Formats: sequence, structure tokens, C-alpha cells
Amino acid sequence: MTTTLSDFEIVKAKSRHLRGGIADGLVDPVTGAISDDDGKLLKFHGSYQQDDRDLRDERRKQKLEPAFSFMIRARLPGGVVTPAQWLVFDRLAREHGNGSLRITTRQTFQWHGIIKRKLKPTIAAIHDALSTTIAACGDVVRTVVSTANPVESPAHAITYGWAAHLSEHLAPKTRAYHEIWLDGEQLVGEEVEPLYGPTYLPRKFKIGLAIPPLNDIDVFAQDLGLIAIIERGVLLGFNVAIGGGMGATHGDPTTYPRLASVMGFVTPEQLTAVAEGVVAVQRDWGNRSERKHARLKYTIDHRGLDAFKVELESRLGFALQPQRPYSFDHNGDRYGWIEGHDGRWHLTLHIESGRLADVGERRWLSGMRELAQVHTGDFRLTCNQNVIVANVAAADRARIDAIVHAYDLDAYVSNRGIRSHAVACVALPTCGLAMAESERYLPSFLSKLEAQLERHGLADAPILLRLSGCPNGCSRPYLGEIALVGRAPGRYDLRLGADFRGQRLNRVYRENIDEVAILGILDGLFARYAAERNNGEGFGDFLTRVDVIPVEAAPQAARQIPLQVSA
Ligand code: SRM
Ligand code: SF4
Repeated sequence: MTTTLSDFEIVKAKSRHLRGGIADGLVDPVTGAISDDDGKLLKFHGSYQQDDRDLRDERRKQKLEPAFSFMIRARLPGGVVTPAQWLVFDRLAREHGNGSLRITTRQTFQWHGIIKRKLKPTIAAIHDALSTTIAACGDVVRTVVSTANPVESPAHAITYGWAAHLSEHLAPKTRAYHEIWLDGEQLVGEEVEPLYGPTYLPRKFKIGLAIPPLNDIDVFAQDLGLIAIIERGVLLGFNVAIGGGMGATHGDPTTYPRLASVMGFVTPEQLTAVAEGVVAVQRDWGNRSERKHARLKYTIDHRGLDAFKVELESRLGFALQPQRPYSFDHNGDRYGWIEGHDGRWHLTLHIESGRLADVGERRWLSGMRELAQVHTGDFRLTCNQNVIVANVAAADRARIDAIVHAYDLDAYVSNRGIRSHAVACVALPTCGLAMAESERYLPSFLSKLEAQLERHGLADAPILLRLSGCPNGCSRPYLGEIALVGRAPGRYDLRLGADFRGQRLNRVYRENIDEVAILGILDGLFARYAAERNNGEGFGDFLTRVDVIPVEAAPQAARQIPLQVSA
């Protein structure tokens, strides 16, 4: 079959391993932007060009170019941040960015509002803080996520070690990053990307490691999900799940969210080869002509899971073992203090939408800075956009609690039910793809839901709510018991019926409706839930049991995807 490469593939091929014209574009004084092609390459360096969408119309009227700025994303495997790094990141947010640090749904930080001339000093400062932004975005293996709190048990620490190792091992090797951002020496001669080659992957590739019973990373939403199998405190290996992904396009049934399929078990010694092998098969088999069909999930549905496994095993030279039993009990975070295996303590704080900023009375950015100034352990970001103050000596707990309380960072104590686990993606005004509000809509929507739930005696019901401003699904909304997916300003698809374990996708209940309709529907369903639920039954499970949301017999079966697959 002949294939036409997408424009993006051609830009990558010509980029000389991600250099393109970025360095020149950064110093072009005529515009606050960089060229479209360099914008594509910039993602591989961990940054997106954006413009303030709140200001678009006004600037157009004034015949000004859009208010361009850049979002920067750090690569923080396992979400681990030292206090020293925190203080640097905080300063960059205040001095170079829009005054906020944003914890993402993949346990890292984003800075928004960095203007072009601040881009290089910001990335250099992140590097000086012994962190990086390379491959935080782009068609590569992104930051590898792992169950938050890697110090809870020795097996947690080992699993985190694997996340850090895979993140490092699968990072691009190009020197372009050093040349552009760190004034590294210009390369003379040929450069080789041993795993990726000159055109990298067909699309982004996400890896995550979960430690049952906690599925806080949503392991089945990953391209490559690894489920740690631990017996009597010993890590035996990992079940390997492939082909998860959330993104879809409204009105296009050839795109869809998909849960990863478990295909076997590997020992720790086999893990690096297996991860590299899965990435390499996707590199060679993935669709390079249609970006919207380029994720691993489509490769697998097109070629078949069995064929993918046969190819992988033949390249590895060994077979995967049968998957081992595992069980998840939920995919949220566990708030408050927990004690680790070595007698040190870990405090999980709830950060609404992951946004750390000083706004009005809420001074969370300052509060976290004060914590970083006294804390002797470290911090861990979670995939539910929260933060753990980790590795605290018992004697220091009171001091940490006092700061947490002084800055109202103790919302986790008073939050009830639905508020505790709600997740919203960034959306407007920075996200160029947003169709509706998400993060900025969450507070008012939550208050209205809470009032309803209170009326039905459900104020403490732990219901998982996820909001996304478009169907790309950055808050993993297809795994929410209740989810809104943006269609247009003020209008959303209402999706219902996932479990609270990240193991069942929800389904569309009504398309393209406004808040009045959403609240009307939910009010009726809350009334039924209050009256008819079984003891301990979750909202999503209830909706499927009473057939409000019928469970699909075989949600991933027999998909007909018109794919062109590169040779
Ligand atoms: Fe995402 C694109 C924000 C997690 C699926 N995502 C974007 C962009 C960069 C918009 C763009 O392309 O111009 C958003 C930037 C908004 C902004 O202003 O900051 C954006 N995604 C985010 C974050 C910050 C959401 C958040 O509120 O925390 C998350 C950053 C994660 C990180 O640190 O790396 C984020 N994005 C996700 C997830 C969740 C996950 O990975 O667990 C998903 C669904 C899983 C998946 O990949 O399938 C996700 N983002 C997408 C997609 C759809 C991809 C697809 O296969 O169709 C896009 C659009 C694209 O790639 O073309 C996208
Ligand atoms: Fe933007 Fe859509 Fe992702 Fe939300 S889900 S951050 S609106 S791309």
C-alpha cells in the first residue's frame, strides 16, 4: 500500500533531529511567535506556543497579532520534586510566567504565559535545577508516570525506580536541546537517534506504572500500562497492558477512547527490552499519514492484538508469560497523612484543578513556597493534580500542618464527596483546542452539584467527576462516573457510568447540552441513586446495574478503522 506522509512527518524528517529553525525564531524581534513548523518541533523540547484566547477578539480589532506566549512542561518521572527544585519552579512561575504553577494530570508542572524572550532562560533555569523539559511533549515517550508516593513501601520505591529508568532510557538522545537552550556546542557531522530514528514516533506515547490496589495513574489510559505484581513485599514483575488512550474527535466514530489490553506478564529483568520493543513496533507499524489515527490504540485495533504480540515476541526472542491476577479498588488519591514503611510520613493535599496561584484570599502558591522553604523531604505530584508532602519526620508533622492550615491548603479535611476527586483540564484561555471552559467552570459547577447532592442526602457520596473542554480528554473524562466533554461555549456532552477504578469507560448519555439540562438530568439520577442504590455501590456502578447506562458487550471489539499503515 502506498502512503502519503503527513506534513508533520515531513517537518520532523527535515528538522535535523529537532533543530529546525527554532534557534533563529527565538531571536526574531518582529513577532512574539515562531513559525508553524518550528512550533511543531518545539513540542519535543517541552513547550507549546499559545495565545491568550480571552484577548483574541480585542487584539484582532486593534489589528495586533494575538497575545502570543508559551506553555512549558517539565519532565518529572514519577512526579518527584525536591524542595530546592520547587523554589526554582515557583520563582520562574512568578518572574517569567503568569504567576501560577499548574500540576498536570500526568504528575508534572506546567508554566503558562512565558513570552518568547523568556523561553530560553526559563528552560535553562529548569535544567540548572537538575530537571528538564525535553520530550515532555511531542511524538516521543513522554514523562513516565507512576503511582504517587514511591516511598510507601520498598516495592513502591523499586517501581518508582523503574519509572525513572524507563523515562531516561526512552528519552530522545539528540543534542539539539543542549544546542538551542543551553548554549551547548554545535554538533559537527552526523547524529543518530538509536531508538527513534530521524522521524521519531508517529504520535505521542505514554507509559505509566501502577501499584494495585491503587490505580491513581489510570493505567488503562496509557499506551503502555504496567501493573506491578507484588507478593509479600517483593516485586515479581509487571502485567503489560497496551493500547490505552483517551483522545477522540466529535462526530468521527473512527476515533475513540480505548482502555489498554493486558497481554501478559514480564519480570523486572525483561521490562526495559519489552518497553523498548513495544515502542519500536509502534514506531514501525504506526500510521504516519493520518495523525488522528496514529496512536498505538489504532495500530492495535487495525493489526490485531495477537499480531502485535507475535511481532513483539519475535523481536524480543522470548514470550511473555500469562498475566498474573491483580485488583484495583479506586483511581483517586488518598488524602491526609499516611505512614511509610520506614516510619516517615506523607501528606496528600487536594489542589483544585492542580492550580497553585495566589488569587484573592487563596494563597496556595505562597503556601507551597513556605512549605518548600522548611521541608526536608520531597514533594510528589499526582496524576489527579494533587501534591504529596513526602518523607516527613514524625517530629516535623506539626510544623507542616501549621503552614498547611495557615494557607488554607487543608481543604482536604473539609472537602466532601464529589469535590475531593474532581479533575478538570486546563482549557480556556490558554489551550488552543478548547471548545468550552473546564478548569474555570469547575468551581461554579461543583457548587451547584454539591447543593443537589446535599438535597438528596448524598453530600458524602464519593462520585468521580471529570471535566474536559474538548474530546481530546486531558482530564481522562471517559473514566469519570460523571463527565462533561466540551462541544461549544457552555455546551457539553454528558457522559456517565465509568467505575471508580479506571477499568470501565463511561458512555454518552446526552450530547451537546447546557448546564440547565445537565443539572436537570443529574438531579433525577441522584434521586434514583439515593433511593435505589445497594450498600456501598458507586454511582457509575449503580447507573450500569439499573441500565441507565448499559454496559457495552465488547467495547473494543470489531472496530473498522480505515487506516493506512506505513510499511
Ligand atoms: Fe493533553 C493536547 C493539556 C494530559 C490527550 N493537552 C493538549 C494541549 C497541549 C493542547 C494542544 O495540543 O494545543 C493542552 C495544553 C493546555 C494548556 O494550556 O496547558 C493539553 N494534557 C494537558 C494537561 C496539562 C491537562 C491538565 O489539565 O492537566 C495534561 C498534561 C499532561 C502532562 O503533564 O504530560 C494533559 N492529554 C492528557 C491526557 C491524560 C493522560 O495522559 O493521562 C490525555 C489523554 C490520554 C491520551 O493521551 O490519550 C491527553 N492532549 C491530549 C490530546 C489527544 C491525543 C489523542 O490521541 O487524540 C491532545 C491533542 C493532540 O495531541 O493532538 C492533547
Ligand atoms: Fe485543551 Fe481539550 Fe486538553 Fe482540555 S481536553 S486541555 S480543552 S486539549
